[in-house]
Amino acid sequence: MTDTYTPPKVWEWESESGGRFANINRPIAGPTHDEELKVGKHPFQLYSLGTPNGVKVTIMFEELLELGITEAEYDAWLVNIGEGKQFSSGFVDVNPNSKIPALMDHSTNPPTRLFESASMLLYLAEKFGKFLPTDHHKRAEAINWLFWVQGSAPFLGGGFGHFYAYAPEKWEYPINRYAMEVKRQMDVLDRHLADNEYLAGDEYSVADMGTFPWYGGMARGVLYEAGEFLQVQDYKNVQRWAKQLNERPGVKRGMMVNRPYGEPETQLHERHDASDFENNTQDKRIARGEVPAPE
Ligand SMILES: N[C@@H](CCC(=O)N[C@@H](CS)C(=O)NCC(=O)O)C(=O)O
Repeated sequence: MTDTYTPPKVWEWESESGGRFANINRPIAGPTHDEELKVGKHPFQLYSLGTPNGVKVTIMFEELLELGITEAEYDAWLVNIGEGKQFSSGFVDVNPNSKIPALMDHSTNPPTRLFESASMLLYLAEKFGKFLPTDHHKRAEAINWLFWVQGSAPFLGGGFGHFYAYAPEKWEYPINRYAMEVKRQMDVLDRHLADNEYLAGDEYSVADMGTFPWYGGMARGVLYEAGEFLQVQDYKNVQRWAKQLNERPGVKRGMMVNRPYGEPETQLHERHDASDFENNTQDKRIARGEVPAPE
């Protein structure tokens, strides 16, 4: 690959394009293999991974459970996208777009399939009458910001994150282009959060849950190790908002679910019961032999 490239008349799939995730990228949809999804005991079955898109939904479930809504109990199954599990026949039946998260609601007859994280947030908010303001203007504002994050985050993840952290080489043009856009987006949020406690105003909503994993992660410097590069400490209002959300027990738990990386105490590979979090302490993991005892 070179810096200058003249596109041929017809694009062709060059399967060895390089970069992290190159092995799972392909130009066709549909399943690659037959494999059914597992179904646990709870009304909701989530098939996901603890990426920013995945944890939007586990935060929502944990926030609903935090309110005592037991009908929101869920099983969260780990989908390893690096191994191509999003292309199984069972997964594609739930999400024809082959991306985590995918969700089934078995409390309806027939069960309801959900794909797209924001669709799940809205579905759950409407089903349980929580985290979506009922006031006309606040509700519109919550939906504005939820759509904003769905439209904006691909520039952060697929644009900036890809070229800054995952591409086979560092190219100045795309890194500049997306660094500029991500800083502009951070400033959009920063100006709005100067006059608003939460994205929809004074009510915590699905808009915050959808936005926090991406832009809160960026503000906390945990995404792509790009905190210094993008000088994220300058976005003071985003910093305040991210800190505030990060303190919420539902957010803390949601961020752990389906997370197979990071510090051991931040990981909960699958979640099938509320007690799974308690059993995740370092002491108990050492006792089960999952991690070595300190010297
Ligand atoms: N717009 C989608 C994006 C989902 C998405 O991009 N998921 C990524 C992980 S964060 C994925 O599953 N990638 C696997 C692949 O592209 O094959 C949503 O919000 O649900």
